[in-house]
Amino acid sequence: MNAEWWKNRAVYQIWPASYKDSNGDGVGDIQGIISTLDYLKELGVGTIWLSPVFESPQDDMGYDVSDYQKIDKMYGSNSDVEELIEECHKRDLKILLDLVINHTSSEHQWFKDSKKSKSNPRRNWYHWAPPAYGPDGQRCPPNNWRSYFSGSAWEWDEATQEYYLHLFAKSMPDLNWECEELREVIYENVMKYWLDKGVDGFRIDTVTIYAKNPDYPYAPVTDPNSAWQLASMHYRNQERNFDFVREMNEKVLSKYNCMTVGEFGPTRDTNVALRYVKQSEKRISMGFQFDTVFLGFGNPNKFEPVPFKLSEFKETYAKWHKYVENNDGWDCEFLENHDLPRSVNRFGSDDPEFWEASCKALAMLEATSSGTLFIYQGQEIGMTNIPKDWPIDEYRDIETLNYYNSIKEKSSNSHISLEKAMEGIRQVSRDHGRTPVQWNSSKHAGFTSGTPWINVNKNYISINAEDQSNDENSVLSFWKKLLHLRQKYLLLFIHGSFEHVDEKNTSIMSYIKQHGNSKLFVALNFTKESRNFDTSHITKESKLLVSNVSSPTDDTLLPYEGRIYLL
Ligand SMILES: [Ca+2]
Repeated sequence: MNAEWWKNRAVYQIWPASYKDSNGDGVGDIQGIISTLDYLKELGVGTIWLSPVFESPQDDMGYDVSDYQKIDKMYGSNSDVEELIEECHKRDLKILLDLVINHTSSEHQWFKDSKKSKSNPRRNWYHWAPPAYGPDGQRCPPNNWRSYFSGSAWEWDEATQEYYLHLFAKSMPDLNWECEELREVIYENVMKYWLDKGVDGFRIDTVTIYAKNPDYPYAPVTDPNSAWQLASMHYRNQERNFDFVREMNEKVLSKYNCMTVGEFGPTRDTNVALRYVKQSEKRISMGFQFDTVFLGFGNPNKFEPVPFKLSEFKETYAKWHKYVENNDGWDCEFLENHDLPRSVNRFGSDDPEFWEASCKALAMLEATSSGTLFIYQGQEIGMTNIPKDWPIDEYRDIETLNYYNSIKEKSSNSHISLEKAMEGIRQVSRDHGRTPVQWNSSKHAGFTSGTPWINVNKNYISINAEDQSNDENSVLSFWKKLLHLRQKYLLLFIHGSFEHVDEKNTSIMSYIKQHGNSKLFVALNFTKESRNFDTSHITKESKLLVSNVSSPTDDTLLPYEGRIYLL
């Protein structure tokens, strides 16, 4: 077994704006995080990851960086982050920052220079190309690539008479990774800068799309109704991308005892993923896959969700854990992040009758998952989606609001169409994961003494960290117990191989984790009814390690009952 620290420590993701506000301006901040480190330590996580905190115009919540060496003032100062690093390390907590290096903000000095003239030394730090011309001689973008934020991926610059590439918003120009000088600056002035300040690694944004086909070929037409086409075949997982990520490892990561988790995006081929996460490939430590957490999202429009079956969940779960068995790769597990609705709403039930049991069952699944476990803020207390009666005015997420407004426009304000849009928003909006963390039962859930930038979920009176800390049967106490067991039996929980039991069962997910001759058996009822389950692996010698009901009975699992046996 390889004993790198990052394999065994659970990671807690903090989305700073909604985590804890220290100065009453209604926005979470670094000092707020520092004030909760003892809470996180007691929970049993070993690493924290901060979503973007660098200086940014906040067009895309910090994923548009204008200065990589400066903390955005809405979160505090550089010295606050230095203090946070020190306070983490005092408690043996590691800390990761978010590294967004596919693009910068158009407000970054690099881009401002690049834009000045064709001969500026930083011109080729970004992708610039001359126009193409249509049949009537009209000027058009260099190709038909579509931006993820709709429209062409190219923006015209009048001053220098060329287009620049932006796969995301036009205020987020893509960096040109072919430029060696730029890569060196990213390694030295961004990555090493923070690693030398004591940061223990990075979550690496969009790690599969740095290399673009330098010929910028046209994409095949898959959407005949649009001039702009999905062009990922020309920029996702290009051979050059593997070169870049290896170089990043060689020149930076390999020189530090750090961890990296890359965002794979829609990379669905495990053989491609392995090229990033096998240790012998010398690239990154692990990567986030999205097959599992995107289940039920509408395609191509995520706001038109579709029902999904437990069998699909079981299949993708197994696929993305088994792919690193019998090789030197490493995987990770998560059910929530800042872009997703709450897991209890999606995979359990927020119905008061089932909320607690289903939160605990999902915690059992997470705690027994191989690889590095990621927990998202509020997940440990079973925070739920935004209440169904909140109107659109309560939502803040740009993606959600754009969608609502587009339906409003298209349907000429039709009540039926807008209600249908709200149905989707109530299920999949990113804001469900962005309401403030519910710390206690005081005003605004103890998140802020001011006015929160997004409202607190009104169920904070019954769901909050303080009350749960004082209740040994709470969801929070259950998570603590599980994370303790995860460390105690780490070879099985974290490093064990995975095998479904009774795979075809459409109500129950049960499986064996194995390491050497030791085995763990887990059974989880994902329904609101009592169900019989396959008990063939349980013997007299088996020991029930943990269960989420008071008195488990033989071969029947109550609604959302879960059990973990040591065989
Ligand atoms: Ca604040």
